[in-house]
Amino acid sequence: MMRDPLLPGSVVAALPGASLQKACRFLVVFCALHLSITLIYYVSERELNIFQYFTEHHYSTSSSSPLAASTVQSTTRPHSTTAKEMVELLDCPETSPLLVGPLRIEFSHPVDLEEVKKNNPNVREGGRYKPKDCNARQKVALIIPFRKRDEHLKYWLLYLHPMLQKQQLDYGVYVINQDGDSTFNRAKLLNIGYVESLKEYDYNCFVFSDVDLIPMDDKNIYKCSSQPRHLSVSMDKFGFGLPYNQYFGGVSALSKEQFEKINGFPNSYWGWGGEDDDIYNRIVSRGMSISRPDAVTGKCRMIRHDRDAKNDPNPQRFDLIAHTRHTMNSDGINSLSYKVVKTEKYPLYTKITVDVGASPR
Ligand code: UDH
Ligand code: NGS
Repeated sequence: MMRDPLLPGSVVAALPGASLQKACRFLVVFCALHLSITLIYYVSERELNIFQYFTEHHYSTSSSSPLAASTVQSTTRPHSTTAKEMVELLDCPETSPLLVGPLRIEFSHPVDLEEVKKNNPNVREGGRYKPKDCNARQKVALIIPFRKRDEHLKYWLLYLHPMLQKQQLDYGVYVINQDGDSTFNRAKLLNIGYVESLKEYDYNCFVFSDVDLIPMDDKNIYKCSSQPRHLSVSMDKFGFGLPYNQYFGGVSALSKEQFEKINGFPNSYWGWGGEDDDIYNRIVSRGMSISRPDAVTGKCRMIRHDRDAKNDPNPQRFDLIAHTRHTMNSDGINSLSYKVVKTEKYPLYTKITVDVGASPR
């Protein structure tokens, strides 16, 4: 009998030649079958995992391909996924793909708000909007201090709604209307806007905008940064520059944390001037700095107008801004008192009329 070097001697000795061949063939076929079944399982598992990996991880963190993102959003995921999970949205890209850059801004034609509403069909009552195809990165309350500037407000709504949508923000527009004829108090109205908007939605960013300032470039994003942000940095009335380095007037954006850190804005500036310098002092004294877009992106137009009644320059403003560091602890969001007179929901904005009291002078 021949000895097979591959089989144990005892087995070889016990089997005749033909049976041995049969047994070997059977063994080979069995092994091949086992191997192929294992391989099929392995490959199909891998494909499923790769598919899941791409749908769940890759596209959701990718910020540069909005087209890919929206395609994946409409793709049905593996059958184990629940219906609720299927409508879960991915984060909007870091930079919106809808931005176009410079905008044509002019104030020569009258504005029809019905028309503006028609052109912004996705804006919901009260001036609320959020993107349908992705999760906005910030929830932004736009707060406008207001009294008797209806014509300016129309231009603001005309130009800002399309821009804010292109910026893919989850936003709401709040016009804080000072009731009565007492001296105007811009900063107090802004504080009220902060408190009132938070009662309605979980906003985490607050853009405070004068009603007569319109950005000229949609890349000037109306959202918050790691530092308080000044957005109206290049106004036409100042020859497209800053009037002075510390200027923080016009349009600014503060996150909830930044706003709380400075105890909000002062309530004690009645009449024109100084309240924006006080806000600047608050920011710096709490160890923060001002972030700004560049002078081209930050270009904006102001609607020309005369000085308003009951908003004369405040003679106390220089004295007040000299003491911000001391007063800011007790004058701000922690000392704010007012009464809401009425809240009106319009198709393009929420108007909150408030009684702010009167100047002690
Ligand atoms: N505001 C009103 N109504 C008023 C006063 C102010 O809505 O009666 C609001 C409005 O949003 C305005 C903002 O507060 O944009 C700031 O007002 P402001 O008067 O402090 O600043 P503005 O730059 O005017 O609008 C400064 C005086 C302009 C004098 C022009 C003389 N040619
Ligand atoms: C400063 C004011 C600021 C004001 C800025 C621009 O002098 O409140 O001018 O005013 N500060 C003081 O008066 C202390 S503007 O030209 O826009 O009317 O924002």
